[in-house]
Amino acid sequence: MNKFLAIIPTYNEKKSLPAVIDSILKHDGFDVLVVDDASPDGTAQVVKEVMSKSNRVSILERPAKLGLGSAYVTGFKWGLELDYDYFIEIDADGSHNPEALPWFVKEMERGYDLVIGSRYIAGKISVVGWDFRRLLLSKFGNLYASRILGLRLTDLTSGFRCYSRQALKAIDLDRIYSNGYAFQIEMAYLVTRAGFEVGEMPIIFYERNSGSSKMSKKIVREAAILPWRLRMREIKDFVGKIFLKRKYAKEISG
Ligand SMILES: Nc1nc2c(ncn2[C@@H]2O[C@H](COP(=O)(O)OP(=O)(O)OP(=O)(O)O)[C@@H](O)[C@H]2O)c(=O)[nH]1
Ligand SMILES: [Mg+2]
Repeated sequence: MNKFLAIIPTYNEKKSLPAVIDSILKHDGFDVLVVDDASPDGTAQVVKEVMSKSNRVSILERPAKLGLGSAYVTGFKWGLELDYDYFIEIDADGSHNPEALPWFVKEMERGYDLVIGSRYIAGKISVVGWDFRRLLLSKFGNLYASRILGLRLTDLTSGFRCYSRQALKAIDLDRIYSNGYAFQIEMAYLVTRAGFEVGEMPIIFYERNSGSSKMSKKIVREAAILPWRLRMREIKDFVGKIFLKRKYAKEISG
């Protein structure tokens, strides 16, 4: 049986987290790793209580709020050291329903290396509890990034997704630029560019009903700049290769 690791980054999520962990553990083959950034509300303590009852739950505690992207990178590296086959990203705030996990299993077994739980498949909007402004930001952000990066995906920013071990191993996790939700865009781009199959499946997204959002202007700005940074790097790498080829050709011809 394939082993799945559900990674949950947390910052002040003590209210909603236990129910999320419980619902994940109902599914065989799934372990949980919480990456907590010294949450002042005592989220880590809540996780340790769950850990005393289940050996399928682990925690990595970081000293300060270091961002969602780096929390996932830390979790991926931890899971890659162990023998996990698939890595799920899931939020702690109840926005992502663990009942969808068996669908991720099915999709991954069809041969994908990244499956994104999309809120926007087939022109539909499967979001519960967002106001028009938030929806517009998300829809526009997706359209903007997918056009610039040339990706045919409907929900690049979704944080409910599953990667294969091979895909994560193929990516240079230390070369990742972003730390907010732009991290999701960057990962989808890197997995696609590395030649892996990326798929989407429909999910319903529920606005959090406790705790508070970590979204900030800085995080939105990072996501606006990211697609251009990735494109620039692509051009730089391409030009670099041309120069290298010329250099070798000159050396060979004397
Ligand atoms: N470890 C860690 N987790 C974080 C950090 N920032 C956000 N998270 C977690 O990442 C997940 C997503 O963060 P949210 O604040 O819900 O961000 P969002 O889903 O984009 O925004 P909302 O829709 O407003 O909730 C949650 O589980 C957060 O607790 C961080 O700096 N470090
Ligand atoms: Mg959220």
